[in-house]
Amino acid sequence: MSRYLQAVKEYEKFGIDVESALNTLAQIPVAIHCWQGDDVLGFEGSSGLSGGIQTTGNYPGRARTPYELMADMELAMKLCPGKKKINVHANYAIMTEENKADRDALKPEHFAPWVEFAKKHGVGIDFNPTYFSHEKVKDGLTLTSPDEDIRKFWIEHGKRCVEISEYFAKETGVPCVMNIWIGDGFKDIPADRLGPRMRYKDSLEQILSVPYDKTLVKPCVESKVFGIGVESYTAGSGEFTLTFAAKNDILPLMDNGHYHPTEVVSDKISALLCYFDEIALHVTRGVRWDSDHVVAFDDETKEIAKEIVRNDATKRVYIALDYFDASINRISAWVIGFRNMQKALLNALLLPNKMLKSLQDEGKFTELLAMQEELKTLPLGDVWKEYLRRENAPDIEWIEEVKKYEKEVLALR
Ligand code: RNT
Ligand code: ZN
Repeated sequence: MSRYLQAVKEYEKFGIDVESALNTLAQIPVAIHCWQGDDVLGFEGSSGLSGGIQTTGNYPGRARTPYELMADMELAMKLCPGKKKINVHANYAIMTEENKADRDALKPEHFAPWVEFAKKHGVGIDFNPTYFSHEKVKDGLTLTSPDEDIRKFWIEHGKRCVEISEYFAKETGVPCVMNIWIGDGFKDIPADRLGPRMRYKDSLEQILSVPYDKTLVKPCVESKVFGIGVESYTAGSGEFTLTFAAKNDILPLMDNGHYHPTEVVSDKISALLCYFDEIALHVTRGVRWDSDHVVAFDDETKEIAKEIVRNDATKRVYIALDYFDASINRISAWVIGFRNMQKALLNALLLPNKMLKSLQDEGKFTELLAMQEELKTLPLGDVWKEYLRRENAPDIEWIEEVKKYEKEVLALR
C-alpha cells in the first residue's frame, strides 16, 4: 500500500476524510505579493523604501522591470500548489512616456499588463494604494497630514485605487481586496494624537465616497503598532482601524507582524468573526520586530490556519502573504512562504476539529491536550506529497528549478 493510502487509513481512525481535505485546500485562494520580487521598490524608479518598513539584504537578481518581475512570479507560482491570487501595489503601475501619471492620477490602463498576466494564469488580483516611497510623503505623513494639499493628493490616490480595484474585479471576474495601509506616525512623543487620527478618518471617508460595487471591491484598513522611525505613535492603530472598519462596513486587515510581541493574530480572528462577515489577513513572520521574514511552518502560522478552517471561515477570511526578504533568493522566498501557508491549511484541514471542540465543551481538558499533542505526529507529509502530485507541483526538487533559473536568468541581471 502506498504511503498516501496508509496515511488515509491513519487519518480515518480519527474520522478525518483526507480526500475532502485535499479538495477543500485546492479551493482556498492565497494571494502572492508582487513586492517580494523587487524589495518593494516598484516601477517608478524609486531606489529606497520609506514608511517605516525595511528590506534587508542584497541578494543578486532583483527584478528590475515588469517583464522580469512577472517572469519571476510565474516561476514561483508554478512551484507552488494551490489556488492563487496576485497582490499588486500601486507603485507597480506600468507606464509609457505618453501615459505617465503621478499617483493621484493613476488609471486602469496603467495596470492593463497586470490584468493580462492575471488572465493568463486564471487568477484574481488584490490591490494596494501605495502611501510610501514618494516625495509627497511630508514629514512621514500622508492621509493624516495637516498640510491640506498633501492630504488631498493622497486622498485622490486612494480614490483612483478604488476605481482600479473595480477594474481588476471586472476584468478577472474575481472580487478585489483593496488594502489601505499608511505608515503615518511619529518617532517621538506626539503633542496631538487625536488630530492625525481625525484627519485619517476623514481621508478614508472621502476615499470610500467614490461609488463602487461592494460585491467587487472589498476595501480593508490595515492596522499597525509601530514602524521604524515611527516608534512612538501610529495613527492607524488597532483600535482605530477596527472601529473604522466596523462603522464603515469595510474589512479590517490584520498583519501578524503588527502587534506587540505577545499578542497573536490567531486569537484575534475569532473575535473579529463575531462581528465582521469578512476579514483579511497579511501573513508574515516577525522576528523580534515587524521584520517580515518569510512565512515558516511554525506554530502561529498553523494556529492562524486552524482558526480559519475550524470556524468554517475559508470564504470569510482573505489570506494574503506579506513579507520581503532581500537576503535570500527572492523566488525561493515566495515559494517557501506560499508552500508553508498551504501546509498550515492542510494541517488544519486534517484535524478532527469537531471532536476536539466537543472535548472542550465537555470539559475533558486532559484528553483534549493529549489528543492535540498526539495529532502532531500524524503523517501530514505523505498527504502533502499527494497534494503536490495532484497539483502538478514539484516536491523538494523545486529548489533545483530555482537554482537553474538563478544561473540562467537571475545571474545575468
Ligand atoms: C507594512 C504593511 C504593509 C506593507 C505592504 C507593502 O508594515 O505590512 O502591508 O507590507 O503594503
Ligand atoms: Zn501588511
